[in-house]
Amino acid sequence: MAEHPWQRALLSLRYIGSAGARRALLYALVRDAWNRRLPPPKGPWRPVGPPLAMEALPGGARFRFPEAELEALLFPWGLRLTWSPGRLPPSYWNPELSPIEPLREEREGRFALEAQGVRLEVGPEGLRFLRAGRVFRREALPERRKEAWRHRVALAPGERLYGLGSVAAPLDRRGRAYRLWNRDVGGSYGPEEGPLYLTIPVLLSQGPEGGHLVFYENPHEALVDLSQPEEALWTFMGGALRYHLFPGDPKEALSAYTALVGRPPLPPRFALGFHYARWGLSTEEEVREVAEGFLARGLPLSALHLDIDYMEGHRVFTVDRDRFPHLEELVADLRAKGVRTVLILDPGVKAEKGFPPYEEGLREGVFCTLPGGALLKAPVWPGWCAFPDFTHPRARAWWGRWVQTLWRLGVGGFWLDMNEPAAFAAWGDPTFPLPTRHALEGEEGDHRLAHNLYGLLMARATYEALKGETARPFLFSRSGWAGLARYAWNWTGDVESSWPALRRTVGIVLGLGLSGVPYTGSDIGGFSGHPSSELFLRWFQVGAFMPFFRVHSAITTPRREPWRFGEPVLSVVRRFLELRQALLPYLYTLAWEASQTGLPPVRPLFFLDPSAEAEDAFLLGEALLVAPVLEEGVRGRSVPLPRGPWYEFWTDRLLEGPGEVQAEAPLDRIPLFVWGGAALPLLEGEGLTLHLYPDREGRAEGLLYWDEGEGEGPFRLDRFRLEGGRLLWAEEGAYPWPWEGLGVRLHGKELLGAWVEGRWYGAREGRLRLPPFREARLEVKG
Ligand code: NBV
Repeated sequence: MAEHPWQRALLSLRYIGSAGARRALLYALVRDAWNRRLPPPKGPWRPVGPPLAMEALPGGARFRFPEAELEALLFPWGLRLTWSPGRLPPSYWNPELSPIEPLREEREGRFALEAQGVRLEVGPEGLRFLRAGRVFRREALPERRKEAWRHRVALAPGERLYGLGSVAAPLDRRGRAYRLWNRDVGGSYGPEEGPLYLTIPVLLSQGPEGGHLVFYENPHEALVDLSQPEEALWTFMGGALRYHLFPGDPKEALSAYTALVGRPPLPPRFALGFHYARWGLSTEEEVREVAEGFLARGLPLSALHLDIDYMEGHRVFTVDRDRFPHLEELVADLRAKGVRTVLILDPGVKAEKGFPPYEEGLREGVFCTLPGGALLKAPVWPGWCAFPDFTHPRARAWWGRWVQTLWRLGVGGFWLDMNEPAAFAAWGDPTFPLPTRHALEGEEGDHRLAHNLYGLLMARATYEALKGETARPFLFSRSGWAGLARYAWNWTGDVESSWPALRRTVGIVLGLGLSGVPYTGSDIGGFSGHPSSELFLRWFQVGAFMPFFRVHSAITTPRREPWRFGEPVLSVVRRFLELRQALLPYLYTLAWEASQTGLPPVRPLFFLDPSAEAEDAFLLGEALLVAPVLEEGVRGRSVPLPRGPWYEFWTDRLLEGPGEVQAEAPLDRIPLFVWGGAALPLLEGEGLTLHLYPDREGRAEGLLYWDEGEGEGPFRLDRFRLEGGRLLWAEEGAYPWPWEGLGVRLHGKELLGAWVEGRWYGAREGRLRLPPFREARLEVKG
């Protein structure tokens, strides 16, 4: 565990070596000198004063205060408020729907706007927001300190708050304070850690008075103090105080928010399979050996990731031809075996005379500069580097062209690292000096505004370049901000190999989903350590239900191919890899749903039961409840089941919720439940089998989305419904049914067979295969 600063420093030294450490020392001095020019705003906080006047605007109003102005607009999804002075970031989000015309009221220094049941009241004591007559949010009037803003939001006693991006803290964010400033933790983090790589100013509130989601469209550094029982205190170091409010339950609010900041496109199907990565696979032979290791053992492998080892001297956009002489061939061979190759990219470009990306970047003026025009140079893996200014369209296009050169090697996708942006600094903030200049789409500004946007825009540049090459680019990014899901997946970075860290990663994934980043997962086994067989196994079992299912580890740790752990790990790993394969139709359908609604595949239990608080169990879509084992030596656990009948996946034991149930968890499985009422499509062998888990009334329902797996060709949507013993199948879309007929399994009762168009199909040991049908009449025993 890297708990103390000196331990962390030692760890970093192991990674970056002594030359790296010297550069890191020098850089920290230089950065500090620059940062002294931009001290944080000091002085007293000044209230904006009471509201003085309201002026109508299309869709809302502008309110005048002695020290500020407030623009409030109403939309079909909620409200947008903008306090100025202060500049707005460039608009990186979807153009909003047009505002709706509200009713306006004004009486004795109090004002109100109301439309479609949503009401805003503005008075000298603050703002109140109501929906259907109930107050869902109450704010004090904000205050200013130079260019900084802060405001207080009242919290209700039972209110719970979720979000803020990737956070190593309990899922309900109340009781602590958080800094929103994307940060490379430098090789290892544990279950409690200051800001991580991907912060997002989003809070989803669930309270007795109903819920809402707030998104602050302000990428400046922010402090979110939730340590007080009665109020949340938001402080932004600059910019206009703009926020969007989406009233509603979590599903409603999340889907409205993601409609604004962007929903995830449908990924290529291979991305939902199993990925293997390892920092330190340093030759072609090693890569082949690892791939063969999986394939020869019949372990499904969807993608193999190459870390910085494939580069020449860690220079981005190069391939070390001594160690990877035939990379194209390697990539093609793997692809022929169904394995895609994914390459890591770091934003830093080695500042070295004669290095083509650097020379060209200099000519095109794509790199970040310091005030006065000198190039910003900071040390990272290859040594001193220049950094593309992704807030400039020209820099994005330049970056994109280099990405395309690598794409044309035949690779399947990219892995974006170090884009917080990260630099090696011996102390303090491991990023650019605050005065660093950024184009910000021609609006110009410094790193205080651009910092949290850097990863988002690196992902955008990469995605846009690939969009010209393939219909469904696959990339994942360590850093980002609101809207990342439009371009990239995420992984949770350099988590340590420990049981508490494993437990925390479940919450981190849930929290990211609630912040609008639905595809993420942690390095299975932990990045920076050597997991015991049991820890690896349990981590693998959780990973199999995460959107991004990947093993990864640091170069300083022992190799981690599953077979290195021997038995029983290998057999259990195989079992969960097979289960993941079987779940692919279900996962792919969830991915399609995410593209339509923004809802994450992995969801907290409170999606089903608003009072559920557990963060050591989660839902995968609506049909599955996963209760992983997160402690050493545990062979059983209690599981909080929301309402409904539930079937234990492994045994078909029928359980009633709500309530806690005890479930067995021997090493070869974790508690897994299927919602009674679900029809779950599973790939079995070459065929598709619909597993019916009827509710008390004998009903079950399920959806299946399918297509070629990549590209933009036709798709199909199949809806299955079981009712009164009749199984109905309705199809939509032009993609032909790719399997032979449909297998049917009925859980909870013994299936004898089915009638389809007057013909009898008998089941064998409960297994039934039917030709395509509109209606099948199922016969059960008893
Ligand atoms: O590229 C090396 C690593 C990578 O394996 C890891 O996944 C990233 O999170 N990278 C960080 C750089 C340095 C780690 C100390």
